[in-house]
Amino acid sequence: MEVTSSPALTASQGFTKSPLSFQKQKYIEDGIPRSFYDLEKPSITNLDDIDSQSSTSQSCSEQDQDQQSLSSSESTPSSEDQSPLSDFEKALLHTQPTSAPYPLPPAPTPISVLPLDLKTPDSFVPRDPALIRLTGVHPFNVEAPLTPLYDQGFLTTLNLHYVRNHGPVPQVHDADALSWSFTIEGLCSSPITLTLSDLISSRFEEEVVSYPVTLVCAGNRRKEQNQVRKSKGFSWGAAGLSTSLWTGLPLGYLLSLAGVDSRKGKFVHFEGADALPNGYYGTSVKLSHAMDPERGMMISWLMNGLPLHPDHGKPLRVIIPGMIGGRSVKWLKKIVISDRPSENWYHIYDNRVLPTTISPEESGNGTEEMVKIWKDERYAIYDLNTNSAVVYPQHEETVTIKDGATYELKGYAYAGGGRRVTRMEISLDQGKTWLLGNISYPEDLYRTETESRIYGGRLDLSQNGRDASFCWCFWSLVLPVSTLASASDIVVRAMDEAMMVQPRDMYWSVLGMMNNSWFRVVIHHDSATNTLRFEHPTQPALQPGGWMERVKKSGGDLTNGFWGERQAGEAPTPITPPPEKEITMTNPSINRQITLEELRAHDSETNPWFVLNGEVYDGTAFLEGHPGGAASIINAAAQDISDEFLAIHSENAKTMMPPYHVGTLTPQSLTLLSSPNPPSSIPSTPRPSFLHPKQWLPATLISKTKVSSDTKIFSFSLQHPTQSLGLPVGQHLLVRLSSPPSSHNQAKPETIIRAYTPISDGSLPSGKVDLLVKIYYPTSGSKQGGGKMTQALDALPLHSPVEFKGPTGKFLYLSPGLCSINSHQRAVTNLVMICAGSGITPIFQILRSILSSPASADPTKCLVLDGNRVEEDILCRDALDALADQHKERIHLIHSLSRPQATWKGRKGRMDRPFFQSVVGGPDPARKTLVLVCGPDGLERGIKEIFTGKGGLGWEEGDVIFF
Ligand SMILES: Nc1nc2c(c(=O)[nH]1)N[C@H]1C(S)=C(S)[C@@H](COP(=O)(O)O)O[C@H]1N2
Ligand SMILES: [Mo]
Repeated sequence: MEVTSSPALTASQGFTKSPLSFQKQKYIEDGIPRSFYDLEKPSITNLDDIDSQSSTSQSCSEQDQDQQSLSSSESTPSSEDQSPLSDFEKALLHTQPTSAPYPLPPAPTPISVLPLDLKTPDSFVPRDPALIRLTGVHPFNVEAPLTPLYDQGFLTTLNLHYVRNHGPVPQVHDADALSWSFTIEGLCSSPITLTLSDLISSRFEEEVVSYPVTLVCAGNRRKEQNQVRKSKGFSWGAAGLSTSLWTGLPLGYLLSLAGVDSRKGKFVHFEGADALPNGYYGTSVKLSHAMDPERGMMISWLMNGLPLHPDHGKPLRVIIPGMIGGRSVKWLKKIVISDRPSENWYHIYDNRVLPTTISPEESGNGTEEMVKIWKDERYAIYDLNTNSAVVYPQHEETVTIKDGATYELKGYAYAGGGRRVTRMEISLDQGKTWLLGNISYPEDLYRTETESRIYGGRLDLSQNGRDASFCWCFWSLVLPVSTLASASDIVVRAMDEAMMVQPRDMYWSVLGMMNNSWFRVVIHHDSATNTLRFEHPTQPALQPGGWMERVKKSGGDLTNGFWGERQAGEAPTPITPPPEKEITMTNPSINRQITLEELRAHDSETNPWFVLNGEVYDGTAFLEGHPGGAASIINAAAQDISDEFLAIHSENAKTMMPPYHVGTLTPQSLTLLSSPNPPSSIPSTPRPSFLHPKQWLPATLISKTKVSSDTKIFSFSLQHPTQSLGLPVGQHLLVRLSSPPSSHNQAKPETIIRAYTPISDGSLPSGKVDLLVKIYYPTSGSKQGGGKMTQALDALPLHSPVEFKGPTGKFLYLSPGLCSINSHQRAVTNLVMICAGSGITPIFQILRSILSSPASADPTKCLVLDGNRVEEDILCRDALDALADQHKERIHLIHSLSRPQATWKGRKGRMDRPFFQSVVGGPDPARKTLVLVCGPDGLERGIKEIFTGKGGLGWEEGDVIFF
C-alpha cells in the first residue's frame, strides 16, 4: 500500500531533540533533568510534528513558545529542577535517536501530581490535567479530548495516553523497580522467576524488540451504547485508544525459555499486582497466539523510550497487539501456562460481549445459568473489531459555506488481530451511496528499516517474522463545502483485509463493549449565517452534547434504524423522557447552611440528624422501620456516616434520601467533623464488653480455619481475654477493613464495611469473636458485591487489625418468649426461621440462645428451613444437626437442596410456594409466631411475595422480619 501523508506527521518530521535529551553519559555527568514525571518545568519539547494541522488546532504561537523554551533550557540549564537519574532510569534509558525515517515519539510535557489525586490512593502519580476523567476522581479512567489526541499524530505522548485502571495504582519506587520480578509457571518444564534486571541484561540483549502498538479499550465509544440503553460500563467517548512505541522481549521467547509444554498448554494467564476488590487483575490469551510472532505479544518496560509511567504498569507490563487493551496486563507479577482459560474474576466478568438479549438486571442475577453464560469463552473478547471515527469536522465545529471552498474530513480507523484496514468509506446520504476515503498507514514507515535498533530493541517489523498491522491508521477525504451543505449527516465505515465492514446498526450488549457501528456526524445548516455546524454522536463521560442525547430528549427512538430521526410522514412520537439513573441524594430546592453547633444539637434520639457527603439529613423518619433498627439511626446522630452509608446501602436507598435533606454543612464545620477522633477517645481501660455503637474499635485476626472449600471461620481477639463481645441476640455488628493488602502494593486502601452475625456466643467473656464467612466471587450487580469483603478478609494476613462497631439491627431476642422489633416488644411462642447460604448465621445465633435454656424456661418452638444448592454448601451443618437431634421437641429442621447429589436423602428442590404452603401455612391467629428470614435478595423477595403478597399465605407484613 502506498503511504500517503499522515495527518499530523510524516516520516521526515522525526524530531531532532529528544524529550529529555537522552544521552546516558551526559545525564550522569551533567545531571540534566531526569524523569518525565518529576519535572516541574518543561525542559525540551518538540513540536515539529504538529505543523500540518488544520486551522482549528493549536496555533503557531504555542509552537513558538515551546521552541523558545527549548533553546533557553538548552543554554541555561537550571539545577534545582534537575535531579540525577536513578539507577533504575540509568539502566533502562537508551540514547534517543535524533532522526529516523519513521515517526519518533513526540516529547511529553512535564506533569506533576494533581491536587485532586492527593486524597486518593494514587496520590503519588503525576498526571496531565487535560485528560477527561470518566469515573469521577478515582479510580483513574481517562481519555484525551479527541482532537488533541489526533493532532498529536501517530504516536501518543504519555500526557494524552488513555488510562484504564480498575483500582489503585501499585506504587513501585525506583529503588525497587529493577528487582521487580515475575514468574513463569504452570505447564512448562523449567518454571522461572525473572527480574527486570534479568530482562535488560546482556543475556537477552539480542532478543529485545521495539515497535508501535495501538492499545484500545474494549469500551471505546461506549457512551453511544449507553445512550441507546444504559450498559454496565462507564461512558468512553471515541478517544479510548492510544499508540506508543513499546520496547520489550517477545512473550513467546520467554515462554520457550521456561520450556513451555505446547501440547498440554492451551492458554497463557497473566496476573498484575493491583489488589482489587475481587483479587488481582488477571486474564488470559491463547498459547498459540502467544507463540505466534505475527501476534507480536511482548513483555515491555519502555513506552516511547521511557520507563513505564505508574498508570501504564511501572515497571513491567504485557503488550498484546491487535487485541483489546484489557488483555495487556499492567504491573505484571505472574504468567501461568494452563490447559484452560483464566478463572480470574476480571477475566470472567469484564471484557465480554454477552448476547444482546441479556439485560443488565438479568446479567447480575447470580443464578447458575447466568454464571455459565459469563464463563462461556465464546463471549470473551480477544481481537479488536474493525472501527473508525470522525475527528474533523469536530463536535460543534462551524464552517462557512463559500463557493469553491473545500473541507478535509479526517479521522482514524483500526482493525483487530493484526489485520489491516483496507478500505474507508464515507456516505453523505445515510448509506445509499459511498465515497472512498484515503488511508495513510504511518506504521508502514517502520517496515522499511532493516538494521535499525531503537531504545535497545530491534525495530524492523517485517524482519521480525511478521507483517501484521497493530496500529491505528488515518483516513481523509477532501470535499467541496457545498457538497456537505447539501447533506444532513456524514456516516463513515472502515473495512479490514478480511472484508469485515463496520455495521450500520449497533450491537448493544450488557457491558457496552466493542461498539463499532457507523460513526455518524450530523450536519446543521444555519441559513442566517450561512454556516454548517457539525454534531458528533456523544461527548465523553457525563459531558452533555451530541445528537444521540438530543434525539433521545426529543422523544426519538435511537433504535428505529434511522438514528432516531423521524421519517417523512411518520407521526411524531410522544415524548417520554427515559428515567435517568444518576442518583441524586440531595433536594435541589434546599439551600440552607448548617453549622457544626446546629448539627450537634441534633445528637438525640428524638430528632437525629446525620451527614452524608457534606449534606445534612434528618433521620427521624427512619427511626421506625429502618432495616438496621432505630439504633443504627441514633448511632449515626450528628456524625458523618458517608463511608458506611455508601458501603452498605443500595441504589434504592439512595433514591429515598432527597425528602430528608435539610441542608449543607458549612465547609469549616465539615472539616471539623471529619478530622479524626483524638486517640484519647478510644477507651484506654478495656471495658467488660467490646462493642461500642459509635466507635470503630480494633480487634486482631488470630486465625482462619477452613470449614469447607469456600468457607472459613475468621477468629479475632478482642482487647483482653475476658472481654465479651457485647452483642445482644438477634443483632449484628459492622466490620470495617481495607482492600487486600499486598507486598507489592503500597497504595492506600479502600474501605469496605459489611454487617455480620458472629457464630461465637456474643455474651461469653471469651475475649474473641468468630465470623463464619463464605468467600465468594459475586457476579457483577449481585447483592452488595458481597465478594468484596469476603475477598478482602480472605487476603488479610494473620495479626492484622480489623475494626468492629455495633450492635446494629432491628430485631432482638430479649428473653425467653420475648422479642423486640424496631423497639416494639412482641411475645412469641413459635419462630419460623428461613435462611439460605450464609443467612444461617443470625438464625443460628438465635437458635443457640433459645436452646441454651431448658425447655421449661424457654419453650419457644423453632421451624428451621435452610435452603442450599448442594450438601457441601450447608453451613454450620454439624452444629445445626446436633441441636436438632438434642432438642427434637423444640426444633424442626428441614434442609432443602436445589441440586442434590443422588445420595441425598433429605428434601429436594427449591424452597417454593407449595413447600411453604405445606410446612408453614397461614399466619398464627394469636399472632405469636414470627417469620425470620435471612438470605440472598432473591430469596427475601420470594418470601415477601409468598407470605405477605396478594394471593399469598396471608401473613401480616409486621410478622415477617428480614435480617
Ligand atoms: N493490572 C492491570 N492491568 C490492566 C488493567 C488493570 O486495571 N489492571 N486494565 C486493563 C484494561 S481494561 C485496559 S483497556 C488496559 C489499559 O492500558 P493503559 O491504562 O496503559 O492505557 O490495561 C489493561 N491492563
Ligand atoms: Mo479496557
